[in-house]
Amino acid sequence: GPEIPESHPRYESLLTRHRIEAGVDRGLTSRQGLIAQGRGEAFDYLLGEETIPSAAEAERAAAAHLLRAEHTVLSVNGNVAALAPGEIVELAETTGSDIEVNLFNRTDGRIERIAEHLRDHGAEAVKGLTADGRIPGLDHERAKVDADGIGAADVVLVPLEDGDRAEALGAMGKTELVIDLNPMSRSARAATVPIVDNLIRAVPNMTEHAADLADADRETLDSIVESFDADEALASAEQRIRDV
Ligand code: PTJ
Repeated sequence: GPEIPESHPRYESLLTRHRIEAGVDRGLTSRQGLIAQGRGEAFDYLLGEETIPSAAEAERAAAAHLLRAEHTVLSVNGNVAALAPGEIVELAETTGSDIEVNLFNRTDGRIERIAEHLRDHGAEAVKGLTADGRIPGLDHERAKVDADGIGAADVVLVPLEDGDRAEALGAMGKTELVIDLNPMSRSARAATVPIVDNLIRAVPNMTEHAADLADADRETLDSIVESFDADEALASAEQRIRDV
């Protein structure tokens, strides 16, 4: 691993960066993933590298969505696989969600490696290779999903998603939970629940909320979902950045 002293003021951030580099070396993460990571880091720095209160609320609302829906899918791309494979498996188990590898720059080799990596971290079934479903309105490669995975889901968690695809999924009527550090991104704006937080904090936080809500009744989950305001969450994240 990298020789980063734990006392370094930006230890976590440097460790995360190294994980993305290792993901590229292992053929999990795309080279564009490095650029995405750099953009994410800049926003995280401006947000104080912590879960702001409006993001914590979004994480709780997202957990409630995952618990109350019929068919929920966690979408995994090359950055997610490098940064939080075990955490995704845990969230899937806690919420009864499927995991689907779904890539912006799709190659079968990378999908297979990511699926194997997730199985190494405890995933039982990983979808994404069947690709017998399509998201309407996107070009061929970008449109592919599993018909019995994202294709059939009512709620989808899409961390670090491209704007076009986030909008197209929304147009299909799916409830979209988006993790994205940029509150101005089209993905965050297309989301039912925009979670403006670093993936490495957001996923374990969601699992904690889901565990806490495991025995909650339908009314409690409904009221958490209904009291969440996406525009307000985006506005408070943007305000936090401007206040730096
Ligand atoms: O593995 P693939 O082929 O599916 O490709 C994945 C990437 C992420 C490369 C692809 O979807 C892409 O190019 O995404 P974008 O358009 O760069 O958007 C990524 C968004 O995620 C940006 O708004 C970043 O600020 C944000 N982001 C980056 N790292 C993190 C993040 N948000 C939360 N946590 C992070 N660690």
